Amino acid sequence: MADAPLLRAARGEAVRHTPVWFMRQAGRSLPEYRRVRAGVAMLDSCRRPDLVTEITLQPVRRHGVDAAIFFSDIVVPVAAVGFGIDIVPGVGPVAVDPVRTLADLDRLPELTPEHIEDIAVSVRQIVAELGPTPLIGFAGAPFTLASYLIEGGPSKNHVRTKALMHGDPLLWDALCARLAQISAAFLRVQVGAGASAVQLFDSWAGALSRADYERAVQPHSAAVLAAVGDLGVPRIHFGVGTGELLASMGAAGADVVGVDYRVGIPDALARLDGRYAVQGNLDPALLFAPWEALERGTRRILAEAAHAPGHIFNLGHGVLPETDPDVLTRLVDLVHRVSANASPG
Ligand code: 1CP
Repeated sequence: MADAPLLRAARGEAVRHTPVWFMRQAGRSLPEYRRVRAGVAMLDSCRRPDLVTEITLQPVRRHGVDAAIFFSDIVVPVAAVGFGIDIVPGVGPVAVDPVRTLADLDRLPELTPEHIEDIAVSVRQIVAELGPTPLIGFAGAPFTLASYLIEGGPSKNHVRTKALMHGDPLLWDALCARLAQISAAFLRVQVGAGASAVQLFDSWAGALSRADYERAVQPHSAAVLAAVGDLGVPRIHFGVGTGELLASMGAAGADVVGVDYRVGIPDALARLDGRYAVQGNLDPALLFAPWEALERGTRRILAEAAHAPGHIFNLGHGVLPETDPDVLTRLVDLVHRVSANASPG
């Protein structure tokens, strides 16, 4: 397991082929996912070890990816402590009563392992079935989670979130500190049960200026990453539209920085100054282009990342729901073949 290409690449060691997995590979595009999810609410499905195990394993079986990503959601631990939040089909996370004042934090107690015993059961079951393939655990970063809790749902401009961040720093820091505790505890349970890498999703951090990110957000994300530092698993840190933030996201305590598709790998490597392995970054829309275009884009990323301190191939954001799963399978094979011929390891 320690020799799995994903873990070797994350540590900057030579690999026999470039490891590849896809954000949102579980669920979304797979018909077998839609079948098992039929009639089960999203958050309920995340708390049923039989379903979580099956859904997590589906893309590994089908595509031969180099890692599984735990089937859950960034709001699962927030719901688990009793904060009223649900995932509404076609919408996303919706909070009934959003955070407005310090008193609202009473509804967001600290997360203990007892809140999520089923999560540990799911992880143990998955790891037992995966054999040598690593499982990536994940959590939402404080900013992205705070956005859902403050806006009450998905948001384009994060207006209320930014207003609170600038207008009520005391509440902002208290909320983010609490979310950092919750996400850290969620990650520790997953790693404790056998996950061998973690990814911190700060999907919406790209909405921030670097100055605001470094002042109001990075310390809280750093707290999450530091809280799992003693566990010895690689930490991947990812956000969308974060070209200006890459170095700051690395400096938050990551081993691997996720790069979205808007930034070329050479630019990302320059901005990261050779300090971190990188993950990414094929535009998920290219999966809808003719195969030749997809192959060209893939070969280019592999060539550009050949001298990175480590490279994990991924999309620049999640698999889009309409993606043809067969194209994903073919892409995994392409990444393996091209990188096996190119790499000395
Ligand atoms: O591969 C996987 O699908 C693994 C499981 C997974 C992960 C890693 C899910 C299942 N969600 C996530 C993370 C997640 N959830 C992120 C970070 C990753 C990213 O940027 O895509 C975010 C922002 C969320 C929040 C969320 N949950 C949204 C986005 C809404 C918005 O603000 O635009 C949505 C639509 C969900 C619901 C959800 N989560 C996962 C699934 C399969 C679904 C759809 C379920 C359904 O509607 O039935």
